[in-house]
Amino acid sequence: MNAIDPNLLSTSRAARLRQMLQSNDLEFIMEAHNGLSARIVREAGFKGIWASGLAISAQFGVRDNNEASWTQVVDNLEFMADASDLPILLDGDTGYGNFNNVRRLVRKLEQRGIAGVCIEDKQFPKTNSFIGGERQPLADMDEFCGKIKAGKDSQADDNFSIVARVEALIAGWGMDEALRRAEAYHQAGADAILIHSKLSKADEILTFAREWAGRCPIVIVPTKYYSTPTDAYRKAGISLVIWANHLIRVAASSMQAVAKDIYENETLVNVEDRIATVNEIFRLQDADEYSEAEKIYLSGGSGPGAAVVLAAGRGKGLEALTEDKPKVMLPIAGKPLLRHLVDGFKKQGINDITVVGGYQAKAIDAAGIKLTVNERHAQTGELASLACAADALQGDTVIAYGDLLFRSYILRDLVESDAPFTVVVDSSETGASNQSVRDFVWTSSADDRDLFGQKVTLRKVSDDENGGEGKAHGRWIGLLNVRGEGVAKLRKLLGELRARPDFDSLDVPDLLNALVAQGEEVAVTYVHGHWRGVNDLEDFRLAGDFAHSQTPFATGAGNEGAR
Ligand code: SPV
Ligand code: MG
Repeated sequence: MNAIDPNLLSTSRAARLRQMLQSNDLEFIMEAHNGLSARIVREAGFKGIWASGLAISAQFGVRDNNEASWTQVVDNLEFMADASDLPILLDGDTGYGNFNNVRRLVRKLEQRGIAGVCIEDKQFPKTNSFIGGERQPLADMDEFCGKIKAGKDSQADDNFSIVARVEALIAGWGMDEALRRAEAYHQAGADAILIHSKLSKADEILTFAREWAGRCPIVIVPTKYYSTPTDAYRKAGISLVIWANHLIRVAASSMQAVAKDIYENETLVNVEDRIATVNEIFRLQDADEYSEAEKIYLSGGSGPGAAVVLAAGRGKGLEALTEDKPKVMLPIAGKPLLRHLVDGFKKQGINDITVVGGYQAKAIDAAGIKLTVNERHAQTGELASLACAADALQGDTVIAYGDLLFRSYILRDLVESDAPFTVVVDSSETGASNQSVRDFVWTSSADDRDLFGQKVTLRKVSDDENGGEGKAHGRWIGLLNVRGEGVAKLRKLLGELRARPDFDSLDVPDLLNALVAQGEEVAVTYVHGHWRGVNDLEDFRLAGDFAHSQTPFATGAGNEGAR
């Protein structure tokens, strides 16, 4: 990310700021005004941050006149310190009051991990030095020395720095007064002197540095004399340069340009490629760390974290509708079939959704999902598609066909199952229904709808209605929950099946039968209707009715779905 010496990072922030002040090299710190800018400063490679009073008040939308309270500033600093591990030097204005306020400020800053504070010899409430600076009254020198002493006496960490800022040049008191005050502040215990100037040339700063002759470190803010070559500061023995307000200024000019463009053109197309992507914002917020933590702390908790949706097919019998899109992108009640499913997962808190596309995968709306593609979809069955999502099978996962609609309780009950493997089986009268799904299921016992919580396990899945012992107990609806130890077992089995020469012809029912053959208990959750698969045109029509019946306050076919 940047060239900061890792050894340096192991020392405290206060120690690092002190080191920067005392080193023989010219050092630089950069303005930041909130957590995001603090992170950006760190990524740019800077070793420290200037928490500018001007910039922090500006990002709050108030003036640099102590309009934001000092506790609001300190709260803001906490975000900055959290977002970046760099030492932060706070622009503490006049110390927000008298010596007593400085004492409390120093203690609070140390508690929040701030490395130092700069206080200026003006009167509270202050005004930015570049606004009528020569008319601003200075603080009484002795009183200001008292503030410095009080601050130094209250710090718990010896390395916490207090920088005394001399305003005499800006206020028009001349070089002698500036030097007299600097000496007094140095004697009072200041760790460095910030000598401020608003001239467009660095002359008075360089003269001050010469006269000062290294009595203690000098800090400068070359906002106005920016054209002076930086090497001049090096040669003058300056310790620290503050680039004081450039991130708030670039933020303002960028926001102005983008807001104006969007307002005037009523479109985003002109700006989209010129601004940070949403993913870049996520990166700056360290969103990935959150996802990783979620895997550790939420697994085994309230439900599965992930879903894999098999969506590679075009849809037999639906060719007329799926020339340019896969079956899962067919619109049902105003939104694609897949979106119903994805919304259903999200409703259960399952946000890590991997969709395996194949036929016309590029037409799949990838918003809020991870899309992976089975390039060989035309030659393979469902298991080859599932294998494409093998990386997603890390924690509790629901595996689903992409062409499913169901009432939300079905998924809720499924993810609440503790079993390593659970399938949802519809026990409604199969023969009487007009569902085309042909995954007939035989279980350890038929659905006894009077017996709540009966323990039932899977024996067999077959597309042949007469393929098992006696009458089938129902149909598998295309939902499988894999949980806990089941995840590793499933991955292992998938690996074994992959080695089989007929792997490309295998579907998820073959996987279920293989689990049963291995002696795994595959739990069965019975439902009685309340779902729809979409396999042909008639299904497609009925799915529309089903989805409409699920919308709020729908009337009519509310019990749709038994098949
Ligand atoms: C600030 O950044 O708020 C400063 C530096 O005090 S300056 O604006 O240059 O006075
Ligand atoms: Mg300031």
